[in-house]
This record gives sequence, structure tokens and C-alpha cells, in this order.
Amino acid sequence: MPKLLLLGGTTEASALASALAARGIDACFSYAGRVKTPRPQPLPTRVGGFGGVEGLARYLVDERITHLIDATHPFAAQISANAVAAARMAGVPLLALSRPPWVPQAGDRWQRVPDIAAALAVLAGPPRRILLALGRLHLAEFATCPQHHYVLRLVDPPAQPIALPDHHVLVDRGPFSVDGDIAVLQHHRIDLVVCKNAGGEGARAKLLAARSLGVPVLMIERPLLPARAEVHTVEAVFDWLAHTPPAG
Ligand code: 3Y8
Ligand code: NAP
Repeated sequence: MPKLLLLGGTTEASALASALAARGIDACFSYAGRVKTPRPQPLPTRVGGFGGVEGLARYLVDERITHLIDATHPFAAQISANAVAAARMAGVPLLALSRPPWVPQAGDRWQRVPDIAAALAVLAGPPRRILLALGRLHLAEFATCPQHHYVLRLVDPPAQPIALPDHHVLVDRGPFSVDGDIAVLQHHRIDLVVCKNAGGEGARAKLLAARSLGVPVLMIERPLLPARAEVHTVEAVFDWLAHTPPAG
């Protein structure tokens, strides 16, 4: 009998969790413990790191996991690299469930940069009004560009002072709506959206809102991940499960 470990934290992971629960497949859902109240899942759920590659490999063996599914976010590069190494160490088959990156459409005004450092170089110019839709983990790096007015969208209220002299915090969690994001851009007179190429639907609204208002977007492209088996749909995960014998 299969017993899955699902590394989650994305819209796609939640959709897969519902499908697994509906089919009565034995699976455990895993969160990193990044936010105060993560979305409840219809599967037994664990929260917190495993303790690096060795900790994850030990978990796979001790819990007799037969298949590992990495449905984390494309910018969660550390856990995804750990999953490749730990699955190999433990001899457990690994599949990534990911979403294709966004590509610019007609009407988009994107400037694409490879990483946050390159984004900061672009922001070295005169003051702007920026929707910084990167979450909490990388805010400190923007202190090198204090001249801008930043509208920060965070999942939880900030636990400590934010080192940006001119900012406004929006506490909200996605998935977001186009109308809602149009209202944010208009209300705050945003003239630049800075975001990650997350892909998927949960974070796309701000791109559609920017397109409709003609607001430029500074798009941070994804980090490189190690090679692994990868699909983009829940149905493809079930096909893989049907054709992948369990570990051991
Ligand atoms: C803890 C678990 C679901 C999953 C929903 C998706 C969509 C809504 C949009 C903006 C962009 C951002 C951020 C974002 C979105 C989904 C998805 C997605 C972006 C939750 C969640 C966890 C996290 C962690 C959080 C990060 C932050 C990133 C906010 C749950 C709500 C900016 C990424 O305060 C913090 O520490 C937040 C940290 C990692 C990135 C960062 O660097 O700060 N996500 N987000 C997961 C865990 O503990 O394992 O409560 O649902 C999940 C979701 N956030 O089932 O509906 O699928 O991507 N999350 C980005 O995409 O750019 C917001 O504001 O427009
Ligand atoms: P990360 O930098 O790749 O991972 C850092 C460490 O967090 C990992 O080494 C691991 O700790 C722990 N970890 C990460 N995801 C985990 C999970 N699902 N279950 C258990 N431990 C996990 O990850 P991140 O970018 O901080 O993202 C953390 C979570 O937020 C992930 O679940 C991701 O899907 C979700 N998320 C992230 C983003 C984003 O922009 N990064 C966006 C939306 C959702 P140990 O080494 O101790 O095992």
C-alpha cells in the first residue's frame, strides 16, 4: 500500500491533497511552519523542517514513505534540492508537482531579472511607488533602496520593525483577485510591481491588474533546481503513482 509524503505550501499542493484524501490514499501533508495559521488540509499534517537532507531521509525511512511528492513553490529551492538528495539516499521515488512559469502577454510591460540582487540594481534610480509582492523573507535586502515608497503584502503582521523608512503593510493572504489587486494598485498609486515568477493562479492577479492599468512589472525569474521527475497536473501525479512501484 502506498504511503506518500507531500511537501506543500502552494495552491497545487492543496489541490493534490484534496484529491488524495478523496481517494483515501495514505498521505501526510508537510508545511515548513512559515506562517501562523497555514491553510488546514484534509490530510494528516506535520509542520516544521526535517533537519536538512539527513533529517528528511531519516523521516522517509522511519515513516516507511513509499513515494515523495515535492509540490512546494518554485522559489523554495532549498527544500526541493533536499528532496532530490534525501529521496536518493532513502531509495524513495520522487516526483515534483510544479506550475509552468508565467510568460508575458500582449500589453504586459515586464522587465525580467535573474534574481533579487539584479532587481535591486534596477531599483537604484529615483523614488517610485512600488508594490513589493515578495512576502516577508526577502524584505531586508530592499533596505539598500530606501528612496522608494513600498507597499508590502505579507501573510502575517510583521513581528519586528521593517527596515524600510517609507512603507505601508497590507496583511493579506492569497489567492488574490484581479479586482482586488486593481484596487490595491490604484489606491496606492503604484507605478511598479516587483514580484517573483511564481507561476500558477494564486499569485497571478497582480499581473493581470498591472496589465489592465499599464503598470510595469519587475519580474524576478526562478532559481535553478536540480533535475527530477516533474509534472504540472494532479492527474499526471496519479498516472505516475500508478506506474511507480513503491520504495523497498
Ligand atoms: C507557508 C501556506 C493554498 C496555497 C496558497 C501559490 C499561491 C496564495 C500567492 C503576492 C504574492 C508569496 C508568498 C504567496 C502566494 C499562494 C499559496 C501563495 C506570494 C502560503 C502558506 C505559506 C506561505 C509561505 C509564504 C512565504 C512567502 C510566500 C507570501 C498557507 C500562504 C510572496 C510568494 O511571512 C512569511 O514568512 C511568508 C513566506 C514563503 C515568500 C517569502 O519569501 O516571504 N509564501 N504562503 C507554507 C509553509 O509553512 O510550508 O497558509 O496556505 C501559501 C500560498 N502563498 O493552499 O491556497 O500557490 O503560490 N506566498 C510568491 O508567490 O511570490 C504572495 O502578494 O501577490
Ligand atoms: P526553502 O527556502 O526551500 O526551505 C528552507 C527550509 O524550510 C528547508 O530546508 C526545510 O527545513 C524547510 N521547509 C521548506 N518547505 C518545507 C515543507 N513543505 N515541509 C517541511 N519543511 C519545509 O523554503 P521557503 O522558500 O522558505 O518556503 C517555505 C514554504 O513556503 C514551502 O512549503 C513553500 O512551498 C511555501 N511557499 C514558499 C514561497 C516562496 O516564495 N518561497 C511561496 C509560496 C509558498 P529543513 O532543512 O530543516 O528540513
